[in-house]
Amino acid sequence: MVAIFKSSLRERQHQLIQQLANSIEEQWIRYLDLSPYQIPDDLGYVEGNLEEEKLIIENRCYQTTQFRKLHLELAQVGNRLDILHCVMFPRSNYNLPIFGVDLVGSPAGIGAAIVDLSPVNRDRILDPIYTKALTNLPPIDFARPRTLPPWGNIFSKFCLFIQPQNNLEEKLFLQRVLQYLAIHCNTALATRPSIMLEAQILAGQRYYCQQQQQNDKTRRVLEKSLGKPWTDRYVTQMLFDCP
Ligand code: BLA
Repeated sequence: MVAIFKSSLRERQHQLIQQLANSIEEQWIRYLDLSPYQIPDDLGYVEGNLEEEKLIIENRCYQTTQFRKLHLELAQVGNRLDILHCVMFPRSNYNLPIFGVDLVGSPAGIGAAIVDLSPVNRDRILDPIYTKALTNLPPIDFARPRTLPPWGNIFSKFCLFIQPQNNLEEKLFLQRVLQYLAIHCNTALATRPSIMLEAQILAGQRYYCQQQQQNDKTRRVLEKSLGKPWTDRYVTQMLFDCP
């Protein structure tokens, strides 16, 4: 059991980001047995303002029997951008997909909302347990779906990438993320470890990280406030590190 501390940044962020951050942590606590995770010393709370605008990053990480790292990151750039980033990295002896969420909001609203359960096995196809559960969710028609960039070949066919158009769509997105998360936690709890597939799983997770590291939009935001060397280190050691 770990203590969950109140976050000061969270209360200043876009409402959907606050709600999603709170709900993700609630589900983690409800389903999983969380232990502390040692964040590299200077990467837990980060501030940077190389180019005028101030960047603040708050990281929370946990680990469990099934997951090497549960990572929830909240970030704010000046009063221009609010970001939620969440990734659940399974341990290499658990044949589980990677749950990932990214929300990017501005005063004008949420511009990008993405959630996926991304397969990392050799064929990069989700296990039938997931396919069945995800297919059974009631379909939702979002008005503005967005197109994935080329590095997004890591995502499953259930990847949801949209720009929510109103409060209702924001609420529906939030619900969908929590449904994906519940399916994932339940499946993870019912999964046994297996060392047979470890090499494959590690290779799959490495590929996932390599592809995510190619997201120039994330790098650009970080580089402006933190500089390039620091950003390289942050992206490869905090956001998408791989054992
Ligand atoms: C897009 N990510 C973005 C964008 C920004 C960030 C500014 C562009 C928004 C837009 O096109 O409207 C920025 N995201 C960040 C920053 C952090 C972050 C600075 O997480 C962290 C400090 N990204 C992820 C995860 C996924 C992801 C886990 O971190 C998916 C599971 C996806 N973000 C993702 C995708 C895009 C994006 C697919 C769109 C990229 C594009 O259109 O080229």
